[in-house]
Amino acid sequence: MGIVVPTNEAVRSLEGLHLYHANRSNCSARVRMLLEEKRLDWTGHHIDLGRKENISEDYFGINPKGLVPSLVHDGTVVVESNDIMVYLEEAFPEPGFRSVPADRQAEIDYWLKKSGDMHLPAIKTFQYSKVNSRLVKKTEEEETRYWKLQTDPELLAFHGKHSRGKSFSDADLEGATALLDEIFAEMDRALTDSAWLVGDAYTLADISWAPTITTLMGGGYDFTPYPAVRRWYGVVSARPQFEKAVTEWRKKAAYAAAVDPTVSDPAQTTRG
Ligand SMILES: N[C@@H](CCC(=O)N[C@@H](CS)C(=O)NCC(=O)O)C(=O)O
Repeated sequence: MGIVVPTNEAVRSLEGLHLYHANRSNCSARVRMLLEEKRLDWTGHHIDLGRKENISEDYFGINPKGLVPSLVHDGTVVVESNDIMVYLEEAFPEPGFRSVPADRQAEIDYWLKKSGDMHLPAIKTFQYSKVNSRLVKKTEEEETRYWKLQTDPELLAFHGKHSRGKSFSDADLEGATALLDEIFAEMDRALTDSAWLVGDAYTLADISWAPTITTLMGGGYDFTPYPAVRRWYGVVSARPQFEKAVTEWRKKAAYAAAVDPTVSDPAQTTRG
């Protein structure tokens, strides 16, 4: 989707970089990671998905699908995590994360598109089948609010599968797992003789995919058959930027849930 016109007028007057994001969300994590890698200052607005803070008229007025993340840059709203990454790369080119020869640029776009296309049918379906349906169960009031605000047919179909006592079927989980197996076999081949997904450089492609691995590991996806993916993930996840953008937020989420499941993470933070 990229740039959207918000119906929530308030965000148009925001100055600087503002990220609406959620602690454990891998889509939010890839954007936090790029912000860290580029050493940009940003103001965070944490959206607690467990408390359904995304299901509000105010938030749908920023992100028309009610999803995190959303970026607001001097009043311009950008949605879809991979589009946000491309936007940031163009708006703040240094340091750059497309440093591969011209004839390999399309490969970065390929991995970004895959990451976007795989999210709902593979990653999100796998996670909801395994853990998320339990974590983000909606009350009847929240269901009513969601069905009033959401207009996207794919998301209505997806969330309909686990609403009001329903759950994802074995076939849903098998379908998602098959898609994941296919993409990680392809990724393993790409990484077998290469340190990075594209060429000799750490790029947007690596940043987009690494937090997804963290999420899927949490859901119990088996990465044993993909040694090159595991080696590459070990390198990316050792970066301090990954620690700050991914690991620390997951720790905060685990801590908040352990101490008091009704307490949310801080609503406002700067630089994660
Ligand atoms: N394609 C979107 C997917 C965003 C997405 O599904 N975000 C999840 C968290 S990772 C979310 O907002 N879930 C809440 C919901 O589905 O209502 C992107 O890349 O930004």
